[in-house]
Amino acid sequence: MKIGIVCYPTYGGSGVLATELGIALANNGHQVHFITYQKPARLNSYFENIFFHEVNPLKYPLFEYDPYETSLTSKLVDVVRFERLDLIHVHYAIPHASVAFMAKQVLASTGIHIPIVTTLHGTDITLIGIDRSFSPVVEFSINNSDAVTAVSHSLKKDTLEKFNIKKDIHVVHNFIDLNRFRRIEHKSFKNVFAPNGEKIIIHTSNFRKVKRVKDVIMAFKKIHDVMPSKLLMIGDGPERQAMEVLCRELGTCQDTKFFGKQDAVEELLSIADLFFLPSEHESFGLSALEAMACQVPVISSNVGGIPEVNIEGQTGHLLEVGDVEGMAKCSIELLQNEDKLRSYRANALKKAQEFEKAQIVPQYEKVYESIV
Ligand code: GMT
Repeated sequence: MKIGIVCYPTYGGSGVLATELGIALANNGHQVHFITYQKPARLNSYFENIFFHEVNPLKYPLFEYDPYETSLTSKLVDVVRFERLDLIHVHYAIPHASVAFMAKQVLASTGIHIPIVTTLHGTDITLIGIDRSFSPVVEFSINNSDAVTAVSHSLKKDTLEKFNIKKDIHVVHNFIDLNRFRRIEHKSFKNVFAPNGEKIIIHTSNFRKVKRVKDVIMAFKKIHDVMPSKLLMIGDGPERQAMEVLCRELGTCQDTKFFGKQDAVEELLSIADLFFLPSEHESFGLSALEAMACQVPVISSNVGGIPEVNIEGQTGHLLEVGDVEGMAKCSIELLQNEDKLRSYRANALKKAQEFEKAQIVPQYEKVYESIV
């Protein structure tokens, strides 16, 4: 098939997932066209069967806000028409689902039928999708997609509860490439960060408020008070600066390292003992899955789709949102018990194997086949 993929090209979970899906589809013999305003972050080498079409919103002095949606619609119309695409798969409803609907109408007026698949990722429903400034358009464009997928049962449930949805929603979980995300024992690399055998805790995110990065810092302080430990913070975003200041105030900054955005996350995950994900909303938790694939147990909140990935008492622990005390307590217990830690590690890998890309990607292909 010839598949157009629209996504945010950044380090956010929806863009990462969309890019990995595109790569997997190309490996399965499909021709994949990414249509977005920048080359997706994970599309960092040459891939046969993958093409990239950059959207350049026209600048004009009259526009206070560049009409990105109109430029994206026009680009979609152009690519579908001239590359003869079979379908468009949009990731993250806002604004991609309504843009795809518009492109479909424009193409229909020229006699071209293009089916649309919309994948809901999380905050496009749970956080900003329900805001009145978006909700009528989100609901309309979901109902007018040819197929809709959600990344967890929890997100499907939320969508059905919050909107008047007439379409069937297929649950297709996030997936992982276990060839890339695997634990690579690298003692000398670990020694760089933990020269005296300190325990290593890691967090990766886009440092938005919804991730509750402050809980990571506060829980680490409590752990750090009782055992030698290091905190590795990967990613960047609006909360980063404030978190660096907080570490200085708490006196943990010597043992906390902010790396910013990283491509080879798996190398850092491979030296970690625990992964923290205390989010307020999390429709799946791709970052937790990546950690688990590298045999890192997860200490997380118990919201959204996280319990579909992180299993209490087996692959990690799940706590109420904001329970910093609980996060610290169960982390200390686990870090002090080598046998338990070893068994959680093995369980984490076993659970991650359920989300191997070879199991999940065919589920998307099945959805495509049903509408093309
Ligand atoms: O918050 C992020 O990490 C980015 C966000 C997005 O939509 O770009 O991620 C969402 O999609 C991921 C891939 O499907 C999910 O694994 C994340 O759980 C989800 N984030 C939230 O729901 C907050």
